[in-house]
Amino acid sequence: MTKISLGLEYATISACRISLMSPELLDSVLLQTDFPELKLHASGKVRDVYTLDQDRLLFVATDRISAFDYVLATGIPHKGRVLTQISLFWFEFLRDLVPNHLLTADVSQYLAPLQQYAAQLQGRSMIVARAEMFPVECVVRGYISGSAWKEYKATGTVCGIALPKGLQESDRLPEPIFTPSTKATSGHDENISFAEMSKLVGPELSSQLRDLTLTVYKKAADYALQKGIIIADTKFEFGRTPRGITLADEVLTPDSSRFWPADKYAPGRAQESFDKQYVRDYLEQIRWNKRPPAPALPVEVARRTSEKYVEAYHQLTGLELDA
Ligand code: Q0Z
Repeated sequence: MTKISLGLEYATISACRISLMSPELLDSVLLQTDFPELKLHASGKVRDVYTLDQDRLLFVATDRISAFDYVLATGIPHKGRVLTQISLFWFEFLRDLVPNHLLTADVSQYLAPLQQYAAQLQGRSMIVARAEMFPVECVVRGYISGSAWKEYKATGTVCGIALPKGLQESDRLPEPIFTPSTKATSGHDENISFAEMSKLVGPELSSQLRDLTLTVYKKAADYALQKGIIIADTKFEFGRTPRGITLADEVLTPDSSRFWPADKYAPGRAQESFDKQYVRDYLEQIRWNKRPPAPALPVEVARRTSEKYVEAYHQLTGLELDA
């Protein structure tokens, strides 16, 4: 279930305007998409997908941010563009390993009816091939954290995989492990064993997805580590297209992965989040009860968080985000 706290967006935006954020920056923050001539295909916490035709979808990354499972009332400048550009970077980086769903992210090539929204769409959207999505999340973990750490502490296993004894929280695993989950209809995804995945989608496809997931993760995580970012774990979604088994959705972004700054890595405790640490610290500091409505963020927290996303993009790719 997607939990969105509604009603504060414009209050937040006007509060920002009279305080610290420049009007130009504010105007660039996109909290909601609205393309009346298109049919909404799916809406996530921070992204919206529209149907273009039988074979194509329009993906739009907004500047919404979620923390502790809720979408906050404040947008993060540039976040949607950063996440889109990170996915585009990885699609190119991984193209020899796996076909992906990208058709184009060049707005000038979009259909005529979308041109009126060109400014909104630029940099934060892509047109993708519609895939027959497999009903599993392909999760891979190189480090033990989150739900896997909880499961390991309780049982010594993660998704049915036995792990060495004596691991500490956030430890690097001897080898990355494939820990699939099902897309729960409400609440959190549920971790499943490889055998359970095989029952859902078949043993052959399960093996293919596991091997692809591990190969893709290893190549990307090796690269990111050289750039000072640990990708502790990540979630891929695959589907079938005319190109075969296709990497879909967003790829190896801070929203679909745990990004940790390598220079601050220290096992034995939870790690700082590369991107959301200021947000989490603020929400803990104000002692939000983690029930709706989700609060707004002070402009300074939004601004510093924005800088972290832009920094992650630069650190990974060596590129500057367009102004
Ligand atoms: C991905 C999702 C999002 C909400 C549908 N290439 C594809 N073909 C068909 N379906 C999808 C894709 Cl990527 C697809 N999702 C997940 C994404 C917002 C849900 F941006 N839903």
